[in-house]
Amino acid sequence: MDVSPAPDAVEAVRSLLRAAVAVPGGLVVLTGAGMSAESGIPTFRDAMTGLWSRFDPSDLASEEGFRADPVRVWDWYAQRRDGVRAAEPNAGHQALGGLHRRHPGAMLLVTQNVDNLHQRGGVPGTIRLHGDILADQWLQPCARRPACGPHSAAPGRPPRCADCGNLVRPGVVWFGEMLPAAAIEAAEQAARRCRVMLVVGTSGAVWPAAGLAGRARREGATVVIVNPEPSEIDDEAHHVLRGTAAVMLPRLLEGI
Ligand code: BJW
Repeated sequence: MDVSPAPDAVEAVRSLLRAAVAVPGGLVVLTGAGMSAESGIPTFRDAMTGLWSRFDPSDLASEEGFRADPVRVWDWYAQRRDGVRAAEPNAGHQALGGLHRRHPGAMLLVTQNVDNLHQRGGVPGTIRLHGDILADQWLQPCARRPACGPHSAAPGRPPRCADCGNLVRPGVVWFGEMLPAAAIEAAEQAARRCRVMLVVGTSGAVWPAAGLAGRARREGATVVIVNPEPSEIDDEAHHVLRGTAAVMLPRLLEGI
């Protein structure tokens, strides 16, 4: 395994990427929270610092946690939604957007991120494994017929249906919830078929997304990780480049 951002290591990965984008679906890029860190959005573990440091992630990003203290969880998401709305795609997002424009159909971008920075950075077909933090949904399916609509949510922390009392929650995938079936199936199929999987800015601690790199490797793809720190899936990689997304991706993708 090559753990170095040395020029020859970067050049070796650039050669792999150049060959991968010559083939439809040849490249899969899997991103995590580190992808958006240089846009000012804290990584998931960073987000547990400061005001929220005394809470366990599973108390904030789970249905049990939301039911136990809806105000606390709603406020945490409200603060993060403000951060996402204020953020701009960074040079790493832009580099992926440029690659998509130059090689339409060659790259499939799969993200665990709940922000919209890949789409705004120029990759509209990004597969979102963990949902969309700016979307609202009812906590439980509405049992009424006709069903209560979004208009019946009365403002609050969180908003509550004025007709049936149902709560509004963010449209993300919490711990213990199934990922959107179409999204994880498309990601797994792409991982099986690609020639190169480029994994950027994820700790590799959360499943089933963490299993995609191993899946790609077992099917014969070359796996490249970009991360300034060790991750839990470094052993799946043929190349590990220690660097940040906004620095490494433009360097890797320029001119390809
Ligand atoms: C930089 C950087 C820079 C910094 N540039 N890099 C198998 C084994 C064990 C457990 C399980 C298993 N399968 C399923 C589970 C349970 C669970 C799970 O994985 N638990 C683990 C904690 C062990 N998974 C689930 O529950 C999933 N559902 C599921 O499996 O359904 C089936 C099922 C149901 C019931 C029972 C059993 C199975 C759902 C997972 C949903 C994850 N949701 C969250 C919250 C989304 C909403 C929100 O944002 O609030 O998704 S959790 C959180 O983690 C978020 C992220 O998308 C996800 C991954 O985190 P990510 O992106 O890796 O971020 P970080 O912060 O961890 O790491 C950042 C990285 O960036 C670091 O490495 C830095 O070094 C790096 N970095 N700056 C590049 N500038």
